[in-house]
Amino acid sequence: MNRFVKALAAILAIVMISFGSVSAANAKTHNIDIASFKFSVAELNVEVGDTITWTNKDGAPHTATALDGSWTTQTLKKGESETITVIAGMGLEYRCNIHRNMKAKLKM
Ligand SMILES: [Cu+2]
Repeated sequence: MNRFVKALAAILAIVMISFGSVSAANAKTHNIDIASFKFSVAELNVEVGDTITWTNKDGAPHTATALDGSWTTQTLKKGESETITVIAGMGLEYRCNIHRNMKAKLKM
């Protein structure tokens, strides 16, 4: 019986590892331009493990900053980019910390 339980645990571990690698392989890369004082994607569907890259195309500096303060990019000057990995529980609504009327959302 003990041997059976161990075999079952081993099979379960293998199944969990393969599911893990499947979800990692499905992770997506999203790109959002910041141009004319707008985020190019107002609402972006994301999943845990995805990455989001913001690129500033404006002369003015911008950030992407969670309303709840859970994450932020650095201040991005023209041509600069920053990438953030989507994690569980991160704030979904964000704005530019310099121009606070510039808002966008992530959806999980
Ligand atoms: Cu801004």
